[in-house]
Amino acid sequence: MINNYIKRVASVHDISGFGRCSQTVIIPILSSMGVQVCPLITSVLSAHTGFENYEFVDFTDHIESFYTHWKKLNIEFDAIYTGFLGSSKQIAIVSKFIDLFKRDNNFVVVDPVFADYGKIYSAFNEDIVIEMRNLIKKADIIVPNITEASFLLGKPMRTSLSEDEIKEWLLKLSEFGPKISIITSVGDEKDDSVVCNVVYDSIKKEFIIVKNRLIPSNYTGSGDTFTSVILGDILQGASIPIALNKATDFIVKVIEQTYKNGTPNREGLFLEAMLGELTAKVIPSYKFI
Ligand code: PXL
Repeated sequence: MINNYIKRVASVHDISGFGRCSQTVIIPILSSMGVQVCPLITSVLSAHTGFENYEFVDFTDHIESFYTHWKKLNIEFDAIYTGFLGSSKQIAIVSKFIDLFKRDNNFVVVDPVFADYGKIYSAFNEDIVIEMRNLIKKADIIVPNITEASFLLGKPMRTSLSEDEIKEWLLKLSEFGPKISIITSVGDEKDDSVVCNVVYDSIKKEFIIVKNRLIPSNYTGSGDTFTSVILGDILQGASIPIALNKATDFIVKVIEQTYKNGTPNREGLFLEAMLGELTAKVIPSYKFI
């Protein structure tokens, strides 16, 4: 059952009540871009893990029965998008979900959310690295930041890379299997005023780099925002270079606006004012027959 008029995404992430990230970022962004989001909730948090003493309800034991219901309803997805996954058991269950819903005409985006700024998030231990290495084998597109990429590749932590090193890291990531490997927040060895998002398309054998001005801030949910816009653009038919360019332009604009407003980093990006920039310009009324 796939409605041709609108693209549909299974969004496999937690929901955190405070501190814009995961589902509370993904749903408004993709909806604004004209994409239907079906959230498959992995855990429920009072606020994301950057807040002290957050309440955490693990949804692991419900995930399978939730997607079994979807299967019974014959629901199909144009894309499956996974992010923060709270436990090993959960990763195994999500892996089964991918096997069950992957088709020839859809694709899987895995954002291996487990680390940033050189450190693994407090919710995880080192095992997450091995588990994520397995999960990214099932992905068509992966979007680690530079910290996650270095853990996945077993490389010493770096904040910036030369262009040759960027290519080497991307090629190594593509050996896990994804067609498109993206590394975000890569510093430029020659210019510390910029930060880069870089891509390797292993089908076209193309490397792409987009540089933007570095703003000294680290808003939670920036990765979720960036990946959601890339996904929305691809589903709207954009090529990978255009999707990368548009997502980078958008995130820079939002970060600048959020910085101006003085929003604390852990409260996330000031998206509410900026969603209009993403609004789908075409109301789809065509159908593939
Ligand atoms: O944006 C990544 C993310 C998602 N979900 C939870 C998080 C984080 C990052 O801190 O804590 C619960």
